[in-house]
Amino acid sequence: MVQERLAPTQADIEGAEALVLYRDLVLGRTFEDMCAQMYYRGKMFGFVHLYNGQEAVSTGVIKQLRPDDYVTSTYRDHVHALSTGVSARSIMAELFGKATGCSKGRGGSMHLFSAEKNFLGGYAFVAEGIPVATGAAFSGKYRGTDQVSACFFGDGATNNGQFFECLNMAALWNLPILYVVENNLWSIGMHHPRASSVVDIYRKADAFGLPGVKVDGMDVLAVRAVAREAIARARAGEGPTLIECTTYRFRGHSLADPDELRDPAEKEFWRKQDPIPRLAEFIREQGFATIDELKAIDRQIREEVEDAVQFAEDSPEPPLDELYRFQFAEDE
Ligand SMILES: Cc1ncc(C[n+]2csc(CCOP(=O)(O)OP(=O)(O)O)c2C)c(N)n1
Repeated sequence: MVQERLAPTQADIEGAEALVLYRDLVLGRTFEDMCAQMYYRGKMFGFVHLYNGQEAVSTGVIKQLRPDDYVTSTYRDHVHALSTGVSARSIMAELFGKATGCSKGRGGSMHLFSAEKNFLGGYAFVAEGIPVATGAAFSGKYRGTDQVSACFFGDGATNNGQFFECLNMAALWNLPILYVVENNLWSIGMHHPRASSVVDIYRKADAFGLPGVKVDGMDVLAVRAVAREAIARARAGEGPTLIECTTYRFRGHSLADPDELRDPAEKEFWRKQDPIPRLAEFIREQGFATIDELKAIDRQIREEVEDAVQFAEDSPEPPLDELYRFQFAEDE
């Protein structure tokens, strides 16, 4: 049942779709670089975890979903939210703690949410999104829809009990869900092989009798190919898939992490696999776009992200007399 898929079987993609993927990758990267600038200027509060380097996973999976499918994330959630179509404006405003933010300024970086886009959240606790996505998959099946859930989490989360309980349930009930592991080799400063008794995460699928696939998570076309198959299976009622995407984060664990633990040679190795130039090269080779056309997309996205910052700056704080609104705690 388990298999390694390190190269796309074939690049069966039209130019227009390849450009959608390129745009999404660049949006994720540009947004995160801007977040770093704004964080160090004191515009954001609390922990902020950036996704640089891992963009091909979010883009490769989410761009294959339907708008009514569900997505859950972790605390590293900005780019998943962007890929589902949550606007850069409403995410940046959320990070600035403004009332126009996608969680009304109450959540911040780790708690993005959009009911409109079926983006069921960033979660601060490791593995916390796994039961939520499993519940969403159950809900779709129970209501008789063919909606699919995609659940993103790190390698560290696969050693957490919720991972085992939920994969067992999803296999047992044949739920329409993709469990997408972003294996970036590190859980803060813990190297994955030191923390997991089974290093190949996709092999953990065998314990539940469900398909497990390992894919090059720095290659958006390879991720896309694997995601398409898993989504088609889920939609056809054939159940869950565990997808291990090998990837790397180009920055520290959070913006508070000086990133001094990881070997510079390791960082350099992964930098060379950057998914954005890889897709750009493919697009040029296929004649889908020229370098100048790709640069024009880069500029448009830069403007979109700058506009998001301006929007966040200009937006009001949540009013003080609404401090307790949108909270579930009962009044005394
Ligand atoms: C239940 C729980 N335990 C511990 C933490 C502290 N913590 C925050 S991030 C993290 C590492 C998780 O690593 P991984 O799942 O690989 O995701 P990555 O950060 O690499 O994306 C830990 C242990 C937490 N947030 N939640």
